Amino acid sequence: MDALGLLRIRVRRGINLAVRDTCTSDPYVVVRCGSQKVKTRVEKDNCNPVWNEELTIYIKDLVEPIILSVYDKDTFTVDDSMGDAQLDIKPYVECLKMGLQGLSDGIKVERFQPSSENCLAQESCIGFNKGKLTQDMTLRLRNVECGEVEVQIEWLDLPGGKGLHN
Ligand SMILES: [Ca+2]
Repeated sequence: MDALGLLRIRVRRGINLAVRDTCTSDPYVVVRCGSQKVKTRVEKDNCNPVWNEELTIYIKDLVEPIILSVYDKDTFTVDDSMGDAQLDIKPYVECLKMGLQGLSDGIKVERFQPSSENCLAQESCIGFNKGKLTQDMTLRLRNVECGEVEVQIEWLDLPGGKGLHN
């Protein structure tokens, strides 16, 4: 296994997602990275769905883009797009490499503001959560009229993996 590690993406919820059926949508989230593709379940008839689902992908290098997309499930036609966003994990990985440990839950290590350079809808924080370094992000979806998705990312070292430190 030549992966650096695993990234766990907790897909929490969607906010004000686009309407693709008559007056609502049946949204699900797909995360792609290289040839990997993982997805959440479909939440029927809900533009503010709560998925609270964990998706896990291998990270082979830090330059491969991680793209999160939302689709409306349709029964008889191709699923409609409801926007996408790029998940930038570089600032989080830089924080991990600092090797911070043993800080109390709730301590914020870094904060990032939304800008034209990222897909953030509001301030995003890296902090400790049950002893693990995590980053909470509210992603503003692109290529769509509206919608945001809340996620949390967490790095998992892989036994026998290359890790981040070499
Ligand atoms: Ca539908």
